[in-house]
Amino acid sequence: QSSGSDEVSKAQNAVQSGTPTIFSKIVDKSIPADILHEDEECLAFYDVNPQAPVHFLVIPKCPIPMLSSATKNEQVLLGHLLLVAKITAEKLGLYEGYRIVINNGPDGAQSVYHLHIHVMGGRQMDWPPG
Ligand code: IU
Repeated sequence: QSSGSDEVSKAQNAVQSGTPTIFSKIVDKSIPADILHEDEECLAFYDVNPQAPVHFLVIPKCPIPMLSSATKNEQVLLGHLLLVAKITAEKLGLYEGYRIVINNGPDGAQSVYHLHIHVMGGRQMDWPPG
């Protein structure tokens, strides 16, 4: 597990252009991921740098860069992503709870500009986050 500050410096240097990110390559299967759920609209897969015993991401297949870019047109999709997050958390046995996070933009420490929901569980989470 890398430290939080590594993640923050990665996020501060992240490119925010509208070009496809590595997550588009996970969607089109040109690079592998440990996939937990797939349907027409979204994909859930384990985070490669887990910050908790269970840490997975839920992403839309269409490359919405960040939550700030979402509009009313994405309302149903956003709800779907959250439901997939909770169904996948249940499948993985996170009955004692879990943490859902969306990092948005530089201050939110977003490093990959393809919207994703983090789901972390399997340990007691702290509050406030760093
Ligand atoms: P962030 O919210 O943009 O900071 O999170 C990006 C996450 O994507 C981060 O937790 C990475 O470990 C994770 N990730 C991944 O799972 N697979 C990849 O190929 C890349 C990043 I690049």
